[in-house]
Amino acid sequence: MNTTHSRRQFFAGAAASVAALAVARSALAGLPEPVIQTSVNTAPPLVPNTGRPYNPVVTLNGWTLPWRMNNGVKEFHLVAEPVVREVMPGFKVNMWGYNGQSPGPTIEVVEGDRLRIFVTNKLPEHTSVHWHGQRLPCGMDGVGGLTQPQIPAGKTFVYEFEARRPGTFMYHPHADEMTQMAMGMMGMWVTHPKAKHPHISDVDRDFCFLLNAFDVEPGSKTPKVNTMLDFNIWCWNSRVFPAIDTLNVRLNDRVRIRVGNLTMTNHPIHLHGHEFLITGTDGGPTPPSTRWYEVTTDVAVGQMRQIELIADEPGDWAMHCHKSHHTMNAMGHDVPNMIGVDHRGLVGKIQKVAPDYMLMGERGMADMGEMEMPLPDNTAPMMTGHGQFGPLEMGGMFTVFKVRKDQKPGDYSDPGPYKFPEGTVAHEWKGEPLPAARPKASADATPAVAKAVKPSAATMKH
Ligand SMILES: [Cu+2]
Repeated sequence: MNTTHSRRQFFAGAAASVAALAVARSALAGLPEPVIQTSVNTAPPLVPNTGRPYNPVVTLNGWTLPWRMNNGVKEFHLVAEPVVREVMPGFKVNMWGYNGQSPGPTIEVVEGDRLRIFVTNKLPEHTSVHWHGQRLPCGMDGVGGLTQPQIPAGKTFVYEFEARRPGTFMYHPHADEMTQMAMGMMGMWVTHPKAKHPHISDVDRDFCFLLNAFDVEPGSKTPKVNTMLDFNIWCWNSRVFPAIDTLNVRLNDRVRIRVGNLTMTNHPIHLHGHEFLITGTDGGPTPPSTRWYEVTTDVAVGQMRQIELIADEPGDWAMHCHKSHHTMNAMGHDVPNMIGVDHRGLVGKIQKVAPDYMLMGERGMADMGEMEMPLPDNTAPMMTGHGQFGPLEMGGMFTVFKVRKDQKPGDYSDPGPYKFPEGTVAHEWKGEPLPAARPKASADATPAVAKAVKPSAATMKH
C-alpha cells in the first residue's frame, strides 16, 4: 500500500468518525455507540471477550460487528447509510451499506444468544433488514409492509430474537430491494454452535464472504440499479481481483469457507489443488452421510454454502468463480472478436469519442492483461493482476488460497508468493522436438462420429 492510499484512508476515516459522533450525541443517546469501519482490509478475527466463547470467523476484506452485553442480551447497532467502497485501489464506488462499508459487518453470535439489533436508517429512503435464513418470530423477519412498517429515513428500529440454530446466514433489506441490494446493502451472519455439535467440526481457520455484483459504467461512480443480468463488476465482498485478500492458511489446517450469494446469478466456486466437502447449506450443517467430495460447488442466488477441507498441499492455489466472464472486470462483454485484425493505434483515437471503447486483441485477449491498456478514470481493468511468473489476466471473482508450512497458527497475513521447490514448475521443453500425434488421414473424409450417428434407411422407417 503506498502513502497516497494510506492518506486517503486516513481522511475518509476522520470524516466517518465525525459523522458517527454527530449521530451518537443527538438521536441515539442510550443506544450502543455505532462502530464505523474505515478500512477495506481483512480484519483479524474478533475474539469474544463478553458473552459465550466461540471460534471466530475471518471475513475477507471485512470485519465483525462488536456488541455490548446488556442484562444477558447481546446488543448490536447497524447503521444503514451511503458509503464509498474502494472496489480496488483507484476504483471507488458510491454504494449503500452498513457502518461505513459494503458489505456491512459480519454478525457473529452463539446458538441460544438473545439478541437486540438496533438499525438506524441514514439512507435517503426507508429500509428494513431481513435476517436471511433465521428461525425467528414472524414480526422480526424484516419484510417491509408485510411483517413490519418500513424504517423511515432518520429513524431507528429494534429487532429482538434468539439465535435458534447454528449455521451461515445473511442479512439484507426487504425494502426497495432491487435498488438497495444493487447498491451493496448486505452482510453475513454466523451463528456458532453452543456446544460440540456432531455435524460441525472444530476448524483451524474459518473464512466467510459474500458474492455480490454491480453495474458501474466505466468512468462513473454510482451503480446502475435497474440492471437485471448484465453486471460488469463481479465481487467478493464488494472487492475485485487483485484487491480481494488471499486466504492464508497453515499446511494441514482444517479450513472452513462460508460463501453466500446475493447476486442475480449462480456462481460455481472452484478451488484448485484440494477436494472439499459441503458441510453446510442454507438449512444448517449437513449430516456427514450426505457429503461427497467436489472441487467446484455451485452457489445459487440466495444460497449459502460452507465448504471444508484439509489444506495439505502447499502452494498458491487459485480460487475463483468458474464462469469466465465473472473473473474479469468492466468492459468484458461488448467487445467484438478481433482475432486476426490489425487494429494497432486505433483504440486511443476511438476512446476520444467513446471513452469506454475497448478492442479485443488480434491474437486473443491476453494483450489486455499484459499492456494494461489506457482506461477511463475510475474503473477496473478487464484483465489484470501479476504473479511471480507474469500477468494473470484475471479480475472479478478470483483470489488465491495460500498454503504454507511456516504460516503461524492465528496468523492471517499474506506470506507473499510461494517459493516453488526446484524442478517443480512447468517449463519450456528444450530437448528434441517431439513428433506431433495426429489422427491418420483416410480416403473417406467423413468424421467417424458423423458416420456413427448417421441414421440408416432401416432406422428412419420407425
Ligand atoms: Cu460467477
